[in-house]
Amino acid sequence: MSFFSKLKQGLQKTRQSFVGKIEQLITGRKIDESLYEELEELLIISDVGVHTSLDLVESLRHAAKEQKLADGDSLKALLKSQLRELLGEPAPMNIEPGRLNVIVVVGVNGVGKTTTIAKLAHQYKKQGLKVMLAAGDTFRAAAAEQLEIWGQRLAVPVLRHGEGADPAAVVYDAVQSAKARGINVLIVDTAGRLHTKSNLMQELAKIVRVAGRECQGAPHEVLLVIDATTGQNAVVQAEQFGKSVPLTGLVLTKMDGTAKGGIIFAIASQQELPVKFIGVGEGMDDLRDFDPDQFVEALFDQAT
Ligand SMILES: Nc1nc2c(ncn2[C@@H]2O[C@H](COP(=O)(O)OP(=O)(O)O)[C@@H](O)[C@H]2O)c(=O)[nH]1
Ligand SMILES: [Mg+2]
Repeated sequence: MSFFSKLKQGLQKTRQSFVGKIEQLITGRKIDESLYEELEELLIISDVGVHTSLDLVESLRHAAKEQKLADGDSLKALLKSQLRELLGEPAPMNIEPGRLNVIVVVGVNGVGKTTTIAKLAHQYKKQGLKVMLAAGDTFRAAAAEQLEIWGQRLAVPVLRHGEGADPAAVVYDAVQSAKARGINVLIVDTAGRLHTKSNLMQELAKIVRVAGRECQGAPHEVLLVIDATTGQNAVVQAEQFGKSVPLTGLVLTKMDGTAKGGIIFAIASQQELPVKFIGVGEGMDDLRDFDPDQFVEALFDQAT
């Protein structure tokens, strides 16, 4: 299966529900106020976000008037290009082969941090880079074990300390070890219990500080992982983590499991942060570099 078909398959639920419903709504309809209102409602229930939905429909109204559009079908291309615009430009990872690159991965429990780390390790390894993982989630022993299992499967070294250890000490040791081994990409897993607890935020801030002290320019990326199925709460998480650590990008996981993939538009338009990857499945190849053009094409492509 081609890359594009796989992406389409991953976005199937959102495509059918979100775009499918938009098509149902506008096909054969005359453009009038009630159509705009229904469209607005549809965008909101698809998790595009109230604010973004209102803005979107407002500029749609404006453009349709300017272009003297009369029938609903002609709105589709317009809406597609507006949604594309909301997503901004693709933002490549700040990874250079000639140095040690440190990636810190943060996010609340269960969003897919550890799985995403394994997928990233798999990608970078395939590119010929030397990868190492650090178990910065010391809160539960099972977290480090899960990372170790991934490390074994992918043949990638994992640095861990015992349960309850200081995660910043794990990062310190991991950076020293990565330097000694000539590692190119060190990926740090972190705990995710209650993002509202200030001790977690302090812990994450310390991890970032220690990484920066031990390796010039580190962390090169601080990725916030969010679960697409959690809807608007994802936007709140981005705001809260952003206050404590210098986030550089977002990873939106479980896009395959939701019909509310519209959340990506809310996040992209309300956050200054670029979406760098999307997760469309549990397999190692199901993490995709986020390509806004391709994403919108896959979403609107109704051909089977
Ligand atoms: N369907 C699907 N499941 C995912 C995706 N990413 C992660 N998961 C699953 O989400 C669950 C929690 O993942 P985990 O990495 O342990 O989350 P963590 O607590 O943030 O480290 C696991 O069962 C993963 O397989 C994705 O893109 N799609
Ligand atoms: Mg984890």
